[in-house]
Amino acid sequence: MQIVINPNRSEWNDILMRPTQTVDDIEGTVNGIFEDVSQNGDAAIAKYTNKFDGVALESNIATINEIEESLQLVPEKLKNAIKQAKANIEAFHKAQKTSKVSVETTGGVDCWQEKRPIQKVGLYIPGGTAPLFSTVLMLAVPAQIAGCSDIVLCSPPNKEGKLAPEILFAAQLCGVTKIIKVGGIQAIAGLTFGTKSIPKVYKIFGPGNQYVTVAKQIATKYGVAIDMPAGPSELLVMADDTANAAYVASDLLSQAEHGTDSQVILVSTSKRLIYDVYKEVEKQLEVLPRKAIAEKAIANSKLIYVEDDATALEMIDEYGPEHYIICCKNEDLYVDNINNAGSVFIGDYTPESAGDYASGTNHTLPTNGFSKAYSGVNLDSFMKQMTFQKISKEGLLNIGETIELMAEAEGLQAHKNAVSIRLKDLK
Ligand code: HSO
Ligand code: ZN
Repeated sequence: MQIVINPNRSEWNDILMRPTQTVDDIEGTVNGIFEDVSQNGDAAIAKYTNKFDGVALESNIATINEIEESLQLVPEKLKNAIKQAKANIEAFHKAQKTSKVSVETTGGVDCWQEKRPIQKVGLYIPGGTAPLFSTVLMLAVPAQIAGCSDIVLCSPPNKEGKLAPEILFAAQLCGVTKIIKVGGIQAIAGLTFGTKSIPKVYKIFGPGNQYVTVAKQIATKYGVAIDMPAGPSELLVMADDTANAAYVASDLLSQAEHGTDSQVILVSTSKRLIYDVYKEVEKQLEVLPRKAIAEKAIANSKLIYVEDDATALEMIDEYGPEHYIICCKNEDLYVDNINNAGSVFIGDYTPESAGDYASGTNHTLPTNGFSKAYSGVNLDSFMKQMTFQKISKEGLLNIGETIELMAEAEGLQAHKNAVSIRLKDLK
């Protein structure tokens, strides 16, 4: 973990650089699999599931029996925890509903805007040794509230051809309409083109490894929308002299254990705190089961001392963290003056883990500086805004000439005619 004291403005770029990803060589593989799936459908899907997940499935659709069986495997206490988290996520995302916006812009000219659900959505949930079933809640709950009619979940099967029981439990709890045992590039290709077993969807959500990330980008070339460009997870903590070094270290490590390419940063106006956090990280890291992973992420991470609040704020905004924790006496200053962050956690008792699981906010957030332009997943991510208008005879009389003049000036006679033909009848 690198300690940086008072870096020059010219060094910020280097210090705040994200771990780089090698995208170029993956694109060829992704294109090949997309081509194969678009032409050979489920046969191609089965081939890649066999190749990458090491299992030959009779069918890749999770059956009712399979779902019911797995429900027995989730301990009652965990089920209740998942239900509480779901209730909070539901409450927060339901509150994001907005009413229709309606304006009579000119007499007789009524314009309004209404939201409609994206009918078919695909949710990708990565597999691996510890599948993150909390992401099922973060995606399926808002999808259901939005009113999406097809909520298709894809996740890679294990060697026994099964999905984690917690994923199946969360999926059935949150109204997923179809669960498919398929992962990686082939899952994204399946959702893009549709196969006999995988429905084609309009928008794909969810995290994934580099292959899935590139596959989602390629999906957009075929007209499928995606939630956001994804990258390794990151956290920036802003802490002053009043912060608790052990708490701060625990937060940094919570994000570091996600992956070797995770990035965690501490910005502080206190040198003492920086050294205390450094020691605490070393201590807490020692006993973590995922030490090997967290250690690598920590090696990429920085503890940065800056002299004053203004410099700290400028640096945080420049970085645009996915998660931003504020442990400072003057927390309002650090809340009000930040423009770029995916999700903000305020005070000593608001660890990032709360938002990762159960407070109610969404944990699917923009990484890699995309918080400068992108929002995290929210209810609107599952909806489109549609506009409507209705113009009365009086309304057309009121704006007709304006339209005619503008159409003529643009040299678009047919546009003008569409108004003139009506005005002639009305005058
Ligand atoms: N921090 C992760 C989300 C997560 N954490 C899932 C635990 N489970 C990315 O924002
Ligand atoms: Zn997390």
